[in-house]
Amino acid sequence: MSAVGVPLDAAAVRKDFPVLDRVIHGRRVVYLDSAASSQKPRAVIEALSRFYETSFAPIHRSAYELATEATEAYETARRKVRRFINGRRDHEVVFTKNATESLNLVVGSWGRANLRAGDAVVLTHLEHHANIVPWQMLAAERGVELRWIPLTADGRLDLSDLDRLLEGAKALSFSAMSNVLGTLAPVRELTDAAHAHGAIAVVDACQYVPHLPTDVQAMGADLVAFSSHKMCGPTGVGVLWGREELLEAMPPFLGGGQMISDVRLDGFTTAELPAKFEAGTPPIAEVVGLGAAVDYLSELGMARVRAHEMTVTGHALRSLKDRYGDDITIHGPTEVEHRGGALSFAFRGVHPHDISQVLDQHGVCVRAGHHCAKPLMRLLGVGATARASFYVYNDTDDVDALAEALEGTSAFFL
Ligand code: 7TS
Repeated sequence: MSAVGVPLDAAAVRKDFPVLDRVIHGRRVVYLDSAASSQKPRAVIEALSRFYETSFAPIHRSAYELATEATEAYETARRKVRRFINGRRDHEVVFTKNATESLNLVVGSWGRANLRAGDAVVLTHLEHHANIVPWQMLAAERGVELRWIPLTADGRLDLSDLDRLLEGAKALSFSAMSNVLGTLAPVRELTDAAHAHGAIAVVDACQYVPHLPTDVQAMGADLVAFSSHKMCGPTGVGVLWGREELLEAMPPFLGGGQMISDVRLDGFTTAELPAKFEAGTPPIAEVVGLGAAVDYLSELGMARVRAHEMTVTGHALRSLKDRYGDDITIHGPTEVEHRGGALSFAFRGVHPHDISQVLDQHGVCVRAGHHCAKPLMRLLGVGATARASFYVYNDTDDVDALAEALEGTSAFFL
């Protein structure tokens, strides 16, 4: 177990990630795109190949030894995920394809069963398209009203009108941390407010679970969505955690094998949780890999991960401003207590795509674009931003490499 109080040693952590040994354009890779997808530690890569080499078989269906072993490995990963987020029961953890599918499940199952014309759902101006478009699709079909929590000037949620927005609403769905601004939402305040108005609280925790200690019960959430690939795990796996009573009451989302208990010509009956929501052959090895990622992060200690990212993010906020002053605009909250390590910025009028391209020549990987948050881009008055995002393998040297490489950006384009 990790010793609490001992800071994370990012240089040691980096050695666990083979891809970070790469040299690109003659420079060591400085990977600052973990908000899009994190790199994978050797422990996860090896868990995947070990599973394929020793234990792979289709799960849940067969009585032979290999299938039993594979099923156990898959279900063990479910238990690990449940413990990692402090869920109450293993079957409250549903595996999907990604967070996008988890949110579509929420809307397609809970939304379809519960929302009628004239009902309202509350979202925020910070949302990723994955927590906007599925609701818009249902809203257009059913005549559901979507309401939006606005932002303050520094990119935090403006809750001054929250009670009015929640009046008569059936659901509040919000991201616990913005993938663009890094803004941390006051999760418990929001879930309590939703419940006070008789609405359910859905949390998009895609950017939260990988970076902060997560306790879904303490959050007071009803449904929580996140992705494996942003938390050191493989692609192809998402998670939807839900309160048992709620998941029990929700109809299935996708139909097919595994999710039924019986099928006749005139209809079907559904399987118990969590199979009800896991139609078809799941990403078996990838789920096992997610279990290894959870072990890896637990070993680092999520409180230490958060403390480390606050240090790195704080250094970035200070050093970029000190060096570039008014030439750089960093969007979003200015204090690390209110934000995570996703840092969007504008620099000397250089187009974000050009910034990203020049930084790449220095081995620095940042993302440029709308980050699947076009309504937020409109609010910021930009079409795109450059975004650096930090994780366990980044340190202040990486921030300094970013700052140095930015100098090259302006030399190139001005
Ligand atoms: N919600 C948030 C807050 C996200 O940041 C993302 C992905 C999603 C939902 C969707 O997750 P997925 O695993 O289904 O793709 N965010 C990003 C990003 O910032 N850049 O690329 C993907």
